[in-house]
Amino acid sequence: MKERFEELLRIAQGHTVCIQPHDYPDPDALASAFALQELLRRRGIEAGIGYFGTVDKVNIRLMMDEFEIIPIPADKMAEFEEDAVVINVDVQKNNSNLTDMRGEELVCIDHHPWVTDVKYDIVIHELVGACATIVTELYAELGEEIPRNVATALLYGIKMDTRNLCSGVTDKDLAAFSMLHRIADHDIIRRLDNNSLQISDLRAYGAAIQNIVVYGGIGFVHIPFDCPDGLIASVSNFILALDAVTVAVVYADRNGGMKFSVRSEISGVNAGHLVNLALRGVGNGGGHMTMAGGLLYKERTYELGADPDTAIRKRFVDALAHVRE
Ligand SMILES: [Mn+2]
Repeated sequence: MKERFEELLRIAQGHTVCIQPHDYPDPDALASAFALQELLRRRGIEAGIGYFGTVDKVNIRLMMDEFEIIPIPADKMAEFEEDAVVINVDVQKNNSNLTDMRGEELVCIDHHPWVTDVKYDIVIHELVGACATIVTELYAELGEEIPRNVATALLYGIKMDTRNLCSGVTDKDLAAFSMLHRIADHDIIRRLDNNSLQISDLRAYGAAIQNIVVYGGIGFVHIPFDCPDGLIASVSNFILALDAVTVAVVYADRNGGMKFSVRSEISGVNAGHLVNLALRGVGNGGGHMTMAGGLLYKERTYELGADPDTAIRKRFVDALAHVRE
């Protein structure tokens, strides 16, 4: 990991450098980008953080304020030179939640199952619960002390991506967590934990309460308007808490298509495989064992026929029968 980081410093030298997390970044993506930015700064490289999609969730806005994360404005991103170095964080190129930006994607730091066929020059990849764990390990391997604000952000990233160390967590996440726990500002963590919802989010929860249907253990919710990825994910976690629901499939309208968030609490059912199979031919999807996401393409919605909700349910029920191990 250390050698790959030194290599990163070499190729970044003399270029504009942009750390690009996935679109609509979540706490893990943002914390990882922020921590990496600080690490690069210490080695003399000034990198910006640039992403697509808005930051609408209140806890993410709080993170931005608390850690003074100032993203590169969209018009500046459009002006990047072609030889700018882009570092993808918490995402791989060609994924549906990564908008292509100017510059060359030469580096990827990610914890999702490796699916891209894009050849990066440098890959720092581990199948762990949070990307923040990988960045924490990077600090440790380089012998860099982790500043308090960085530790706080990373700790929150791990908490959120592992649902408080309950989901998809590995020994490495636990080791990183315990290291960060000693440094982090727990008042800030509490504030972030206690402010994850805003009044307008309740509309999406309201849709869930009103629209939920359960078929064979799968809870389906169609949110009939667009909302941020993070909010769709929260609603997905929310219905997974129901005892009748072992797999949650929540989807919201987006630009004529639909954005999916899928959760599985069945050990034999991989959420990433499930959404990938269910949306085959009409969109794409993937992710982890317990959490995944997907997109149904606008130009494919016609294939769902006159009753898209029924068609979607059928696709997932059929896919579930196939992926069950
Ligand atoms: Mn992540």
